[in-house]
Amino acid sequence: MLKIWGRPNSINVQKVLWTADELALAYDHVPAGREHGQVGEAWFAEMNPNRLVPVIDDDGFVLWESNAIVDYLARQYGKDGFCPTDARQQASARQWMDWATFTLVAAMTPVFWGLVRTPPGQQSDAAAIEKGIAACQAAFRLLDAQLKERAYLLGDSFTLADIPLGCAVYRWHALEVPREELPHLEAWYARLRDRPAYRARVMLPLT
Ligand SMILES: N[C@@H](CCC(=O)N[C@@H](CS)C(=O)NCC(=O)O)C(=O)O
Repeated sequence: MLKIWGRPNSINVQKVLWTADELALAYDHVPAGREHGQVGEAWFAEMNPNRLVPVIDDDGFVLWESNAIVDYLARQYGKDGFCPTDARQQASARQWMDWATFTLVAAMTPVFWGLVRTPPGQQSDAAAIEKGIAACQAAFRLLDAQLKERAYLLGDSFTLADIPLGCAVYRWHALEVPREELPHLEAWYARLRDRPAYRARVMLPLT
């Protein structure tokens, strides 16, 4: 049986839980990390020496790094075009998943930590928040342009490429930040909100 470790409020864990639900997989979910602990245990470090979540164990196959896990679940269990088989489409999916991590979420992290995770009484870094918001706005403009002629990142259908960016777009809308009008991005975000697994796994209060 597939086992997934990770706290539900982590954007990286959300990618994995959303994917597993989209694929209608049976799995055992174990909240881990931050207040749930476990990542400090020796047995956890044996699975993931980085002591980070998410981690999966699929009948003895252990894997960490959220995008790699989404990729694995899509290839192993995906159907109906969720995981493209064409090499170019696969590479394009990889491109958007990497861009989500290294450009968009990297820009959003100081904003999220400044506005949501700064402990009460501690001063947040206003300059870092402002810089992060500007970088996010530029990234979302780019994403809006990509979505101008497509319903989803790779074309007419929902694929694994939509997963990491879908998690990021919810977070952006849940943050109290100035957002530009980006009609293609909004239309895609509305399509994602029609998906029960997205609402259940991703659209959670930010904590
Ligand atoms: N590149 C890794 C990053 C993993 C990561 O930073 N996980 C965070 C949660 S988003 C974590 O485990 N933080 C420590 C904790 O929750 O205890 C991935 O995509 O899986």
